[in-house]
Amino acid sequence: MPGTVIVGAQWGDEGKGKIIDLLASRADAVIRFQGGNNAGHTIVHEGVTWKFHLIPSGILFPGKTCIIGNGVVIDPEVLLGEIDGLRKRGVDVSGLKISANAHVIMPYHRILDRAGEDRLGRHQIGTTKRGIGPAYADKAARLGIRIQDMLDEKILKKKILAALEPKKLMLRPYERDAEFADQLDLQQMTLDLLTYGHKLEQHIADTSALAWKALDEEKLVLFEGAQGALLDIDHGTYPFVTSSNPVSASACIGSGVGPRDIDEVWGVTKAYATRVGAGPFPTELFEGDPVGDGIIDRGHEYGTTTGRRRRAGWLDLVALKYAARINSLTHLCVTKLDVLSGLDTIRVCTRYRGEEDATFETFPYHQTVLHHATAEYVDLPGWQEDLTGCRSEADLPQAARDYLQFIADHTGVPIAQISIGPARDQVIWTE
Ligand code: 2SA
Ligand code: MG
Repeated sequence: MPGTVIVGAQWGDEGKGKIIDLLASRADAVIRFQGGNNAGHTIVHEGVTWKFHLIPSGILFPGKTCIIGNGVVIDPEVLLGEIDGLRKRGVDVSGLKISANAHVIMPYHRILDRAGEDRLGRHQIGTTKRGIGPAYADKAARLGIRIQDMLDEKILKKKILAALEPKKLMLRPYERDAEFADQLDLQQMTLDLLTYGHKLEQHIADTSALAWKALDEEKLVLFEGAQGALLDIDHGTYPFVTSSNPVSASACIGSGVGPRDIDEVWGVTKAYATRVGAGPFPTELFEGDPVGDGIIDRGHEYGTTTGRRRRAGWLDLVALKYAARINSLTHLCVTKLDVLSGLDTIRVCTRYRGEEDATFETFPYHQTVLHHATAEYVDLPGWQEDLTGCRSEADLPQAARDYLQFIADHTGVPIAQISIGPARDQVIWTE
C-alpha cells in the first residue's frame, strides 16, 4: 500500500484523524493536499487529546515527514500557532515540510469570507469564516500570494497590491472600521508576512519532490484528506460546499504526484451522518428529535474548528455509494459505531423520493432534485450492548455485524476497520 489516500466519505468530521494516526506509525510521510484551517482533527494519542487544523497528525510520531502540500491554503499565523503549541508540548516539528507553492490566506480573505456570508443573509453557506473560499478564488484568478512570495519583500508587496486592486470596493467599509483597518494596511501586511516567512523558512521545501522520493523508495505515504466527498466543490452539494476538492483524485493535484502513485483509497464514514453548515441533508434528524439529539450528545458532535453544533441523521447509503464511486474507494472505515448502541431500530437510507413520486437510488446530480429529496429507509434491528470494549468482530453483537454487512453489501466496498471509541485501541481491524 505505498500510496494510500484517506478521505472523508460524507460531509467531513468522519474521524479521519484517528485513522491517519493509526496508520501513521507505519508510514514514512503524511501529506495534507487540500483545504486549510477549516479542517479540524481531534485525536487521542497515548491518552492525550490533540487538535490539528493544518499540520498532519503524523507529526506526533518522531521521524516522519509531514507535508503541507501545494493544494492547501495556509493561514501563516494559524500555522505558526500550531507549530508553537506542538513545540511547547515537547513535539519535534523538524519533519514538517511546507510546499513553496501553497497559497496563503491573507487577512482580506478572512474579511471577505465574513462579508460574503453577511451578504447572503439567511441563504448563507455556513462557512468556517477562515478565508478559505476567497483564498482559493484568488488562486484561480491568479492573484494569490504563495508561500514562496513571503520570502521576497519586493515581489510580495507588488502581489498584495495587485490582489487588493479588484477588491477595493468591497473592502472600503472595512478600511474605515477600527477593527479591520490595521489588518488591511499594506505596509503592515507586508511586514507581517515577511516575519512569518522568515519563521517558516526552515520548513519550506519542494514537497512534490519529497513525496516522489518516498514513493519511489516504496515507502508508505499517506495522503490525508480534509472535509468530505459531499463538500467537494465539483462533486458535492454545490453551492453548499467548500472551495477545494476533498475527493481522492485531489491527492495527486494537491501534492504533485500522479494517479499511478496511488495504490489504495480508504473512505471514512461514521455509522450515522452529520453535517455542519447549510445545505441538503436528506436523512437529517432535526433538533428536538430524541434520536438525533442522542447522537449529538453521545457522539459529542460539535465542530473542532468553530465549536458549532453539527446536524445529525441516519446513515445515507445513496450518498455513501456515490462517495465510493467518485473516490474509487478500495476500503471503508466505519467510525463511532458505539454511538448507535441503545436503539431498538436503526434506520438506513437506501433511496430518495423526489417530487411527483420519483425515486432515486443513485445520488441526483440536479440541485433542485436533491433539495426536495426525502429519504426512504430500511429498518434494521439495533443492539443494546456497549461496544466500547469490543476488540474483534466476534465481540460485536450480531445486529451490529449485520448492520456493517449491510453497508458493505450496499456500497460494494469492504470494511477494513471499525472504530468504537476515541482511543487508539478502540478499533477493530477486519480480515
Ligand atoms: P468553508 O469554511 O468555506 O470551507 O465552508 C464551506 C462549507 O464546508 C463546510 N466545512 C466543514 N464541514 C465539516 N467539518 C469541517 N471542519 C471543521 C471540523 C468544522 C468546524 O473539522 O470540525 O469546526 O466547524 C469543515 N470545514 C468546512 C462548512 O461547514 C461549510 O458548509
Ligand atoms: Mg473535523
